[in-house]
Amino acid sequence: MNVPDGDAARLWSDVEALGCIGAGADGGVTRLAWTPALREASAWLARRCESLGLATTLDAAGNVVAVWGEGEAPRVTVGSHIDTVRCGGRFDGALGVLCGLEAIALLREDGHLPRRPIALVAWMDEEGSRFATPTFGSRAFAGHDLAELSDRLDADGVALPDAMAAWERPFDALADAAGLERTTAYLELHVEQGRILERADLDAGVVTAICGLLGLRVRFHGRADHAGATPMDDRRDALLAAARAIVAVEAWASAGPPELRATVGTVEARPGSFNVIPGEAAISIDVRVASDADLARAEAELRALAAAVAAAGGVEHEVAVVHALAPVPMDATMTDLLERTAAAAGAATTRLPSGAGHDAMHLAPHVPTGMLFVPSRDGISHNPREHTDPAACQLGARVLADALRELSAA
Ligand code: HGY
Ligand code: MN
Ligand code: MN
Repeated sequence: MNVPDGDAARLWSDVEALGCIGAGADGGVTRLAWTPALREASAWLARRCESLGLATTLDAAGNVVAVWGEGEAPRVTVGSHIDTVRCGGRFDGALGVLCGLEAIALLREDGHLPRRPIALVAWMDEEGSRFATPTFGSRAFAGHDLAELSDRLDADGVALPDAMAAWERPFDALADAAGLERTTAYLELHVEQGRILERADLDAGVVTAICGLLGLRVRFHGRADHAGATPMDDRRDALLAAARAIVAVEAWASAGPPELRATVGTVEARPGSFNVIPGEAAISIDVRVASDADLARAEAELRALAAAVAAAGGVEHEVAVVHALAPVPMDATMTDLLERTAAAAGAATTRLPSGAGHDAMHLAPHVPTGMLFVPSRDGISHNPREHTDPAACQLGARVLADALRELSAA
């Protein structure tokens, strides 16, 4: 039995209201971890959840957790994230949280009485855009030891524990956010952030697996010198080595299998003066792979690539692994459930892997986990032009509602 269509205007009003929080003159949305903009968004979400009668808290890792139903039975959990990249869109993460909220509203209107509690979660810092700590909140929830992150600094030199303290969340209390033992299943709706659904004119996608992620930071150490007095054949230019590495990384990934993707998203150069040959430079490398073997191979091949570029440029270098997350398959029963409820709602679907990382990757190894994609217009994401049509958003919420109904009735 499907929930009624519901009032798409309510969900869309939420998308627009949340999208205003952290909106900048650049047209994008910026809600970085532990910032006032994200705190405002978390408070807005808490008020919306409380208006539905959900018991809402901010846990020790900054996750917003809203629970429908009493008792200690393990919860059916649905969620995503409301933090964003810098100058991001209004749908990445946020739509998953708001569709979860709409799904709960639809079930309550339909008179559903869950036999086990349903929890809606907005995970803290999925993007990792401020401290290079992606999926921070869901990792804490999954019981990961995050102590190594205590020395992370943002671009302004603010330490992660100090940023957390501004939210009254002591870094040392992160373990209190562990919650797997009270979780029986997890669902996450997310915008596809690619072009597969739109090009195939499909309403939704059922995710089969989430790609593996490898994050590297490569630093090159050359010699700062006078830009005018130093001959071209007598330089140790760290930024030139970094530039050569960027070109080499692109060629390496382009020559690999289609699901291999590599991106240099940040470049640093010091001292950063017009007339000084850069003595120091650093690049980040974001790598996506389909298998564990590919993850190990990518690290080995990129280490060799960095060494060759450094040697050719006469500079020293070092490679640090910022994060390495293995690919994660989704649970077959959850994939079947989403496919079945989508079909019942009249949605045309396909199964597809996720090239993007998601919080679901930390729940999936422990509890049955499923993900549902809705189409992204032109496949655009991490960009102010990110968009998903209202009807597609509402259809996604209805599919979530029917899946939550079934999972919370058992
Ligand atoms: O980078 C990702 O895959 C996700 O958007 N955090
Ligand atoms: Mn994202
Ligand atoms: Mn996301």
